[in-house]
Amino acid sequence: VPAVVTGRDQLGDLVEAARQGDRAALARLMSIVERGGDDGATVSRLTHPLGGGAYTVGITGAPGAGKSTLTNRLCSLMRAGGDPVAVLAIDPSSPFSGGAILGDRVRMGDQAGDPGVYIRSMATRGHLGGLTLATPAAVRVLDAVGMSWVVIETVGVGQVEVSVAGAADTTVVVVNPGWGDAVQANKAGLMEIADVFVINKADRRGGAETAADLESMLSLRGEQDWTPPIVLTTATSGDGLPELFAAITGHRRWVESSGRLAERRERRTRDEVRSLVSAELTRRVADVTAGERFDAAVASVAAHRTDPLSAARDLVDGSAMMRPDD
Ligand SMILES: Nc1nc2c(ncn2[C@@H]2O[C@H](COP(=O)(O)OP(=O)(O)OP(=O)(O)O)[C@@H](O)[C@H]2O)c(=O)[nH]1
Ligand SMILES: [Mg+2]
Repeated sequence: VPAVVTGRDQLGDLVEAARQGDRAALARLMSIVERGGDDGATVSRLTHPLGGGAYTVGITGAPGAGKSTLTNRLCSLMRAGGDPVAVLAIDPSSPFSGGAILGDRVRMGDQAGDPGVYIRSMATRGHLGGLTLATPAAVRVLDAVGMSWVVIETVGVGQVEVSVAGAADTTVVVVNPGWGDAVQANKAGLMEIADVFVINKADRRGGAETAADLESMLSLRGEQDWTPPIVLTTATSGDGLPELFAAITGHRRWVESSGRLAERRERRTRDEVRSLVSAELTRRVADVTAGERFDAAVASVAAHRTDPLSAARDLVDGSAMMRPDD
């Protein structure tokens, strides 16, 4: 069991080792950002200036849609260009069972021996701010160590998961053939975030109908400057995978050349900083509303020596917590 790492110097050494290709160091950094806290903050501070080169692809859809099998195949295609690839499988439901993690390892077995592929399952239940803050921190680490592609797999079930999946440079929404699957995707908010649609399990009946459903739903959106292509795949056999990869790189070329990539990243940065401001203020509120100073203020209000608003303002103004660190 590795010793607990604290302190900027040791974390700096860890970042340096991970950048030299030390996978154990990378795994430790990922655990640190997963936990959050002060060490997580330090890792983000150290890794953010080193990043900017990674392109992120979100893969989302219903449980069991074939996201991991597709991701495994996509990895091979991304690797063919020689670039290092990371996969971040976000597991919101079962962080401690190990079931999903083991399942993903087995399904991603093709990549097991490739040093250019790094696969990580991340459980984010314990993280303050949850998925929304832990995912960008993890991507920042993978970016800083030189990953060219970062594939983020999330189950598109709740609002948070959908927003995390939609925070990628290219978002792929996976549905399966069958009556109503496209309608379900629409209900879950997946239509809005899709840059590319995949109908996986095209070896089953109903793929063409599902494609028609998707097309008619897309036509209801009105004029848009990007129309998500719809690709049919059979992830288990690899059918349609080159077409899917071409659709992803096609979208990538479009966002890069149209200026949309810069816009998207700016919007994401705005959202992340806003979430952090909110988390920071929540933390400071908790600090100000506990302890002796707070108890004394409450006593003073209770005794009618001070009114509540004046007491609150005194607490805020007099609190070191409300002033930036110097
Ligand atoms: N018939 C068929 N089965 C598939 C296909 N793709 C995946 N599967 C199977 O579907 C099951 C689920 O595949 P996964 O890749 O684990 O799906 P997932 O979306 O990652 O699942 P979760 O991460 O648990 O939500 C596995 O048994 C796969 O072998 C396909 O194209 N055709
Ligand atoms: Mg999976």
